[in-house]
Amino acid sequence: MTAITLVRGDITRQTADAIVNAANSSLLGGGGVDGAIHRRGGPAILEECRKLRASHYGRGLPTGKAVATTAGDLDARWVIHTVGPVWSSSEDRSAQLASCYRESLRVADALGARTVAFPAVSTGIYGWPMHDGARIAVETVRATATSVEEVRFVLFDDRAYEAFAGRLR
Ligand code: AR6
Repeated sequence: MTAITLVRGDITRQTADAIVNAANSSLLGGGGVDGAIHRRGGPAILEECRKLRASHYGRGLPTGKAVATTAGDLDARWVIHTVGPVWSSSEDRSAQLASCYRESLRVADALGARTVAFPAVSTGIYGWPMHDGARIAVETVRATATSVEEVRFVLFDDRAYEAFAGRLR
């Protein structure tokens, strides 16, 4: 059984086997969670991301996929980078957002990670409505078979925390 827990706070301050990054396809950094992870995790993470771009992911990491690197100076063994979809009001991209959670857990399983901290992927710069993002996150984790023992959603503010808490009640 996978326990789903909620924490309000900064994901870069968490202790976990793996911390998930809400990245973009370039894997070369950005704002939001991505910026915070690279800032606090230090240059080792970017160095590995560059190597991934030079090898397996020459065209970038596709939306909905996930890949792991070192966690650098973070209190974790790995960062799992996943690329959420940009919100669209004209096109349903929910399957891609669900895929981020599923693929991240698949990568976590392959690594042997037992605790995984997730941000609310796509709900920041990518504009996904928080309540729907929370629904997809919780439903997908519940529906995914995984050896991960704890999935911890790390929510940046009260609004995000309440949206996730509402889904777990
Ligand atoms: N800890 C936990 N949650 C956070 C943190 C943090 N330190 N910082 C922001 N959030 P976002 P996205 C919340 O924008 O929407 C980057 O430029 C935030 O309030 O980080 O998937 C990438 O390079 C929101 O609820 O990711 C991409 O280009 C959630 O985390 C793009 O942004 C996700 O917000 C990805 O956009």
